[in-house]
Amino acid sequence: MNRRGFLAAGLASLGAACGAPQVRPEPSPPARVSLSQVRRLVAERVDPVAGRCRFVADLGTRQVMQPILFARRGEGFDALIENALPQPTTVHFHGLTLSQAQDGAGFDPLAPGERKRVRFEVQNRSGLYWFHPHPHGFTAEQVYAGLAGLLVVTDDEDQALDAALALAPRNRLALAIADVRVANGVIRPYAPGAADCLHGWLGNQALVNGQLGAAWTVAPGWVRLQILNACNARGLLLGFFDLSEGRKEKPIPFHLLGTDGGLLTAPRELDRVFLYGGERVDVALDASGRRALQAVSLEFDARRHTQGAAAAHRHPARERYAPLAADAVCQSDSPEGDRPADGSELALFTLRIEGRGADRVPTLPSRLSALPDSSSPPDAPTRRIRLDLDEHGGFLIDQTPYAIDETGFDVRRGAHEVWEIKNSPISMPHPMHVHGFGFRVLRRQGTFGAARRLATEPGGRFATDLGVKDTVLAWPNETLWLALDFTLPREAAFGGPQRYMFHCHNLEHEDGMMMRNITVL
Ligand SMILES: [Cu+2]
Repeated sequence: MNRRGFLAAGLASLGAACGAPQVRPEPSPPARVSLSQVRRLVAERVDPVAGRCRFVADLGTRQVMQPILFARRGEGFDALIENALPQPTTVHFHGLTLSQAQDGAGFDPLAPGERKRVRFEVQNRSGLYWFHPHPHGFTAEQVYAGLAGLLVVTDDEDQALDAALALAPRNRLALAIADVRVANGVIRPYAPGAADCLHGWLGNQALVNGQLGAAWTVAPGWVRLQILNACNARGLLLGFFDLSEGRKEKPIPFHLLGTDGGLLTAPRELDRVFLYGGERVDVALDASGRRALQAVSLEFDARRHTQGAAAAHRHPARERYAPLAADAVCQSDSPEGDRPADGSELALFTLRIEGRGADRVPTLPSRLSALPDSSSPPDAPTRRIRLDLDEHGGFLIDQTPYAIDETGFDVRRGAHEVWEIKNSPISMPHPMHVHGFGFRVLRRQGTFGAARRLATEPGGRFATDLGVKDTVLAWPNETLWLALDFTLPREAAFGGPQRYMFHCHNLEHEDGMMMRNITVL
């Protein structure tokens, strides 16, 4: 892969809108930030009125606001993580296999003004990973405030694919899609009411790499997009419309190349794909002969069956720290009418296609990676996990609200397990995330109507289930079977018991106690 070209294309300032939420036509000038260059990674607030925040990477010689980090597999990170927020925080590296001390979960948050040295090597496959705060009770507010950064990991397979696609330098983009509440062109502060705590905080506009109305210019030929759903709670059904001669009725076909933990064995042709909070997709689009493409979240039935339930728990530490935004004092619910409901169509970003390119794109490789088929050893024990909706307690895992000093269950290092996760039929979709260990989806059962039509793979699975996952959606009434492998990579030299978290990545559910600790012994 052309590393410089990719970064030049993809290094949008993730938080360009932090503090000054205006539409910007193009990303800020490119800056290369490889993971090993970072000396300090600072979380800071830039706008106390709206509460907007950003990450700053200090490279010693210069500072980069809202960096997109880039790493070769095996590359190291050795930096001070600093909390310049008025609340506790952490930096969780979502998807990476790290020790408890480096994972950045909420066990050991940094108080305001504190710093901590974090060192690790990236052992994971190439793919789009990300980093965000994980202090229990504050995660949703801080991620909404703009604290979500991308980490692109490359390796030989990844570079071979770019070469096979003959990717133009600017045609590879890494994109974080969030949704924000905008009024009069200004991003509103985080101020959830009871309904927001239950269903999740939804915005009315997409904020992509920190930009409202985001647009990029690409060349004709293949375009490769690595896309994160960084929304607090909104599910996306991602599709692309050709705008060349007015918008067509149907979204165009594209190719799914990879998921959370890297490339699939073989590409899958789709015209839409579900992407829930914390999940990533890697897709290729043929931009030849087109002038503009619009990415949208298509309308779908979001399957919320939760009317009348009580508000979720709030973490007691919330009482000790002020909100990030000066005017975030709203306790009552704002009317639903001013923002699209989950599952409504939402415009995401635009790709303008300019310049000269070949008339025909190279054939997509039929084999993308050496990823084995998903399976689990026949003697792997099955662990049953239930996602419940409790009238008083909100959303729970195994009827138990989160407690930071309790372990939900222990697993043995090196063990293989099958997790059977059953979601309640009277609940809503929950994107479930396991820290530290990628997993494979074996099978699904009980998938609802509209979603079921996209479950075209063996075992009732979606195309996205064919890759390595660290976050997987459980629809209401669905049962999933996942294959987990608690073997650590040989290079990951950390011993002793390690605590990780398993939780819903709807961030209001996560802060609302839909989380459990697991200990790897
Ligand atoms: Cu949830």
